[in-house]
Amino acid sequence: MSKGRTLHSTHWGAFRGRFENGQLIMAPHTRDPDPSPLLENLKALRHRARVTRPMARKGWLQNGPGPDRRRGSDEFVPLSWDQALDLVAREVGRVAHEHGPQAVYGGSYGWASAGRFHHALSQVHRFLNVAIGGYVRSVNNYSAGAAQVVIPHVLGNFEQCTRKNVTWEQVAEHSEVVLAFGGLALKNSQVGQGGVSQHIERGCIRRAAERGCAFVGIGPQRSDMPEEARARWIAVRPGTDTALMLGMAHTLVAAGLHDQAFVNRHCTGWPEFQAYLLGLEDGIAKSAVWAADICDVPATTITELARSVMGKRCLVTVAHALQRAENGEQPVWMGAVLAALLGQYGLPGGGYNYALGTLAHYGRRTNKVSVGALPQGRNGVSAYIPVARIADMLLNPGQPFPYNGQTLAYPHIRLAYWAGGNPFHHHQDLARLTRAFATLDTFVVHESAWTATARHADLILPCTMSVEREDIGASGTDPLVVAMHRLAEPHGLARDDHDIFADLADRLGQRQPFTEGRSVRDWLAALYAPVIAGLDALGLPAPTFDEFWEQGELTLPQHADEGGVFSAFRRDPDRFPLATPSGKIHLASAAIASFGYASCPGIPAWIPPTEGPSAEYPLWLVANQPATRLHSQLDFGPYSQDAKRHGLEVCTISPAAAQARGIAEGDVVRLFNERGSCLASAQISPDIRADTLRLPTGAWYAPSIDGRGLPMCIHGNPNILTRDFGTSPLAQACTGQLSRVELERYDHPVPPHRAFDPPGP
Ligand SMILES: Nc1nc2c(c(=O)[nH]1)N[C@H]1C(S)=C(S)[C@@H](COP(=O)(O)OP(=O)(O)OC[C@H]3O[C@@H](n4cnc5c(=O)[nH]c(N)nc54)[C@H](O)[C@@H]3O)O[C@H]1N2
Ligand SMILES: Nc1nc2c(c(=O)[nH]1)N[C@H]1C(S)=C(S)[C@@H](COP(=O)(O)OP(=O)(O)OC[C@H]3O[C@@H](n4cnc5c(=O)[nH]c(N)nc54)[C@H](O)[C@@H]3O)O[C@H]1N2
Ligand SMILES: [Mo]
Repeated sequence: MSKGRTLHSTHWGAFRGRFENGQLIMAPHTRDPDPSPLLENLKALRHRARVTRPMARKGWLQNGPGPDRRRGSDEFVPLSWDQALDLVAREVGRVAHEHGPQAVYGGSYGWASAGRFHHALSQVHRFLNVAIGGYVRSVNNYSAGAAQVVIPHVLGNFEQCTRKNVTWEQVAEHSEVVLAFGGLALKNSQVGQGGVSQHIERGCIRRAAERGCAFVGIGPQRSDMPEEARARWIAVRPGTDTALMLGMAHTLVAAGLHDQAFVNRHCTGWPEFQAYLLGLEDGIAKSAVWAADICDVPATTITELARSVMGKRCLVTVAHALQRAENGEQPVWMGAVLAALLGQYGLPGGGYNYALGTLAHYGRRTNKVSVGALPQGRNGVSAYIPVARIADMLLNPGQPFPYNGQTLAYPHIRLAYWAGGNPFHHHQDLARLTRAFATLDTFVVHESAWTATARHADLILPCTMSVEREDIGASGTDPLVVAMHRLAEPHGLARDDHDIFADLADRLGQRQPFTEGRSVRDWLAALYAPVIAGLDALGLPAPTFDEFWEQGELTLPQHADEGGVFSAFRRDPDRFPLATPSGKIHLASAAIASFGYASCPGIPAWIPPTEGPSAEYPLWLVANQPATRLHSQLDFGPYSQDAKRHGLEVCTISPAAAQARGIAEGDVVRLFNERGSCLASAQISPDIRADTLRLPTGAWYAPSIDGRGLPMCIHGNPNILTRDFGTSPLAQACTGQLSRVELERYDHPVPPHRAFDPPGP
């Protein structure tokens, strides 16, 4: 076998692999200076949690489509592929005929797997468009839903502010101070959708620190900064960064230290912002002293920090996490404003790079040539929801709701179709989500494994993992295009999403429009064709598809590091305006003000959350991204499993919080609030605030009931505790990062959870 035929790619890295005697033998790509340990999880590809055959929920088969509270706890009945495809096609056809495609939810949010062709969301969207004329879609994502809406109002194009902004090379060479709100955790930047062949963050941060760049990690956990950064830790109270930034801004403005020339030439809204900052109208100066109480950071620290960065090549970053919370629009905006007062936008290694360090796409140069994407066809349905409003939609059909200055209405959904995502991982308040899914007539899911979402399906169709099919791995900021070879045969009766949809389209009389008569190889060649055209246009040698496929990879040329839009904007803001209403950075926004939202006014403002720690639930729960897997994917894999204790996810608390509750290292604990509870194993660390508890997301939901009769996850899924509440009427985005909780030692035997056991017939 040629060496090229052992290559494959994941969202967390490229590797060479062979599947022999039931074992996946793998080695990271040699070009990767810092490969991700998440690769290990793939070795569990033959785990019992895989879905081996099509199945239907018993109650659905017996009673037919319709709302059903048993969804999620019912038994399943095995089907042949023909039976399953007949049932799915008939039901999709029925709903489309009786209620129209506006009764089908195809948002199907989720990360799926790397690979441009078998990208599950593109496949399901193309299928619904071709077969029934469309579906209700979702807009924005769980990652950055608030930022995606506020940034175009105040700073410009989202991609230009995130992906095409300051590079890691600039940080390594030029930054003198990096103010990292929410940190720059290497656990997060190991992952990038579509694939990443070189993990460069650790090396660049090390180089910067060795050169003398001062990193400041601002957040509830010290561990959000890599050791290589040798960072100073400012342990801000969760959810209060906007106040801290305002306190810094006030320090600078009150002393006349801020860059007024930059503000005058490159910003708009200074009078309104200044009035708020100085308290000219509300009588409250947003000073360091004012901020200190809110943020639990001494006023002297705030003033000293502000003064110490002025005049330096300073980069401000704000992690996605900060905006995945109530009023999450504000820290994104205020970060941009603080950076404007520092006046470093557009200088190498300076300014504001929203979300640098949260994903591997950011901080890199962009490719000059790109791989094609699967065309999704035309969606004839105009209705949509902001993605995190899924449960609101299902529970409130027809109800109006505000979003970004508009009033929309929730459509009445009868059928939801999911491929490539796990709402029982990603959504908040899982007990409420269960009630929401109970309202459907039918829930169809394609999954490779028995996730909680698969268990809530009426019809579950087993699909391949990416290592069981051929594809092309590519992303816009990684130069390596990977010919993803099939390394193993499909598990059980699993089929590729594309083949499943092709057979369903056939039953609905639409095979040809769906497949266009192409084989998978034909599609891969078609997606590769733009690479040949692009390289030709640049006068560079372009391997044919067959050569590329045999070789296994191709390195694309990249654009020079020219500093993105902010560099040109700095030089000449009139000739190179930003993509905002005024072309400038908005310190105030007339558009946002005109919407009249109390929780999202026309200036970046400190607005206390409506739900925070209380006497009963005194701790902030930080439900962040897991270090040991991507979201819920491969939670049964060895790297994820090895980090668990007693089979439970590990939660981190401070020595003070542990002592106050009589909790010792390794104790089983119960986290609880008014919505539910979950079990976890306690880890005690001095590197977390005393009022904060961290439980990462991604343990598969294993439902039970606690002593109060409330829902409980006996495996450690924090989304049983989180609140299902939009950031604000502006973006209506996910607020899963922060919730209030209490915890106690759990002195009972740990009930065995069955999250990885297939449901019985
Ligand atoms: N409390 C709280 N909740 C959060 C967050 C938080 O910070 N706190 N973070 C949020 C964020 S940022 C995100 S992005 C979401 C992530 O939420 P998701 O993207 O939904 O999470 P994944 O576990 O990646 O789910 C992908 C699913 O697709 C399946 N899959 C993989 N490949 C394929 C394929 O080829 N075909 C099919 N049919 N299926 C496939 C996998 O088995 C897996 O079950 O979670 C969000 N939820
Ligand atoms: N290993 C791994 N990497 C991933 C993912 C994964 O699942 N696994 N998911 C990827 C995805 S889809 C995304 S969107 C990104 C997400 O990127 P982020 O959303 O930035 O990642 P998180 O780990 O959720 O949060 C980062 C840190 O923010 C801190 N934090 C929480 N609340 C606050 C606050 O109010 N103020 C401050 N200053 N800090 C706060 C927490 O201590 C937390 O550890 O990560 C990506 N990278
Ligand atoms: Mo995300």
